Amino acid sequence: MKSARRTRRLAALAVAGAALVIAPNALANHPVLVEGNCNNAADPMFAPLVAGTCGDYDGDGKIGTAEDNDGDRVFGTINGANTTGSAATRVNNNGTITVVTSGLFAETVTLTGNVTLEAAAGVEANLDAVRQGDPASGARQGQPGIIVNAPADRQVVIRNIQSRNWTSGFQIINNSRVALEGVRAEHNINYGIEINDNAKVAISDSEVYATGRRVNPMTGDFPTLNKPNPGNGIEFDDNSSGTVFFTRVTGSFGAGVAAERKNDVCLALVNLFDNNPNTQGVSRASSNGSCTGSNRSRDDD
Ligand SMILES: [Ca+2]
Ligand SMILES: [Ca+2]
Ligand SMILES: [Ca+2]
Repeated sequence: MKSARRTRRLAALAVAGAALVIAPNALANHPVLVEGNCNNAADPMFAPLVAGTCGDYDGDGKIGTAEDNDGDRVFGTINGANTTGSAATRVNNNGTITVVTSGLFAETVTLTGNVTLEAAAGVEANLDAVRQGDPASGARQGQPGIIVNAPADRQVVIRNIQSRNWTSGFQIINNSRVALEGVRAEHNINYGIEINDNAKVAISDSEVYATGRRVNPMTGDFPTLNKPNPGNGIEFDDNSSGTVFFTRVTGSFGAGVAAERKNDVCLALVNLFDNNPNTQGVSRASSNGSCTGSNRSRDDD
């Protein structure tokens, strides 16, 4: 008798526990996948295609915004996966977004939560302002690609993502804390990676090339006819701080790595070439390949 009561009580507890476990996962903090796309004007990424072709990862014939809104946890755009798709299945700026097949994503993405945005190993996920044949390419080239604007008690991770042809490939603002790993920023006009305000950013195993340099048949080329502002590969502005480790920065119109607060930025195993100059305002270059600590030095100016 006693044992039957205990069994019933345990069963009731198990049901309650299951409800507790399941409920928070219904809307957020779960992993989702993003399909690639065809990456050419003849097969626009926002139109349905034949199932199983052109990055249709789940083989349902839907890509782009059609895939965003079909109710499963596969998406056709990064914004769909993060904020604009079906509310019940998207990440809602809280979870992991993995791009699973290669493609071009002509979209500005803003991350505000505990988000990991990554491409799977071997996948080329290219956030590009320019998509051939798309008239919106011109306006996109006047805005940043990936924006991180998260409060200080969150951490954003961006891994194995390319960002090309924007004003800033990556723009990190306010109190954001970010790890950039294996990212590539190329042919962005003003900054490859722009870090502002009080942000703290660790950059590792990344490549920042050709900042301030772009062929533009509409406005004229950068930097010949249009001046980049300032065309720096990586810049830590305002009160921001960070480390740059095992990273290459080459071919910038302006500085390779610039820092407003010289003691708040540490470089270790960084290859700088053909920037103008290679570093600006950076005093901490590690000789032993290690940077530790993110706090401001007392003797900082
Ligand atoms: Ca699909
Ligand atoms: Ca879907
Ligand atoms: Ca689907």
